[in-house]
Parts: sequence; structure tokens; C-alpha cells
Amino acid sequence: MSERTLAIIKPDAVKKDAIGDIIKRYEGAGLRPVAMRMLRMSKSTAEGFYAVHRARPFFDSLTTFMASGPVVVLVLAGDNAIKRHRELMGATDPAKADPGTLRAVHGTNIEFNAVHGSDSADTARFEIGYFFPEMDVVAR
Ligand code: IDP
Ligand code: MG
Repeated sequence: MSERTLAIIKPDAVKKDAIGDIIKRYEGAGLRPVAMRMLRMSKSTAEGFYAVHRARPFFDSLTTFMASGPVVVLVLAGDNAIKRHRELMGATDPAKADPGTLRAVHGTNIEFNAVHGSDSADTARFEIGYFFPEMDVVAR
């Protein structure tokens, strides 16, 4: 079943010029970009995006990081895209991520871990709507 998921190439990965490599890996895995924007989040945009984590000890640090520089936000489409994208990303902590996953290749530590991906259908719906009004998402 074709699904859509939200991906973010985080400020650490943009800073190290890994945008092209990461998008190449999405495409190589059959996850097609159907919407894409480069933007710099304000602190409050990052706080709204990560609201589910507001009680976590790392919330302030995480949202400061996400607002620290430009990011690339994409909608990826493909069969079983949510789960397959999470597999391509690897574990949250790059040190624990399987070899060859995006976080193993491009992540630095559990916070600066290069990429974001929606973790469920409900989350994907919220996260896609957060950055893309429906008219910006194309059919492919
Ligand atoms: P996920 O991105 O793999 O879904 P979440 O638990 O949803 O992981 O955490 C959201 C983001 O918060 C992570 O991608 C990472 O950037 C950051 N984060 C998660 N756990 C920690 C931590 O223990 N310390 C610092 N930052 C963390
Ligand atoms: Mg998460």
C-alpha cells in the first residue's frame, strides 16, 4: 500500500553537505520525494513540531538544535513508506544504528542524528500537514 511519510534532513546533515547523498538514498530505497522545502525553523516552530516531547529533558536542547540552521523537509511516498523509511534511517542513537543506515552514515550522536522520520500513520498526517498544505504535495 502506498503511503506518505515526513522526512527532515536536520541542520547537522545540511551543514556537512549531505543533502544530496541522503536524497539519493531515499530514491535508491524507492522512497520518492513528492514535496520538498528548505527552511529555517524558528524555535517555536520546532517546539510545535516536537510538542509530543515537551516533557522530555532534552526538549530545549533538541528544539534549539532544530532551529540552529536550515533543514530540508520532504514528503516521501512509496509502499509501506513509514516503516521502510524508519528502517533506512536506523536507530535514534547513531552508535546503535545498523551499518549503512542514514544515521550510522551521517549522524554524530543521539541528538545530532542527521534525519527525522514519522513513526506512525497518525504522526505522518500531523507532520505532513505541519509543513505542507495539501496543494503543495504532488501525485507521482
Ligand atoms: P526518533 O527521531 O528516532 O523518532 P525520538 O525519541 O522521537 O527519536 O526523539 C526525537 C529526537 O530527539 C531524536 O531524533 C534526537 O534528535 C533527539 N533525542 C532523542 N533522545 C535524545 C536524548 O536522549 N538526548 C538528546 N536528544 C535526544
Ligand atoms: Mg520520533
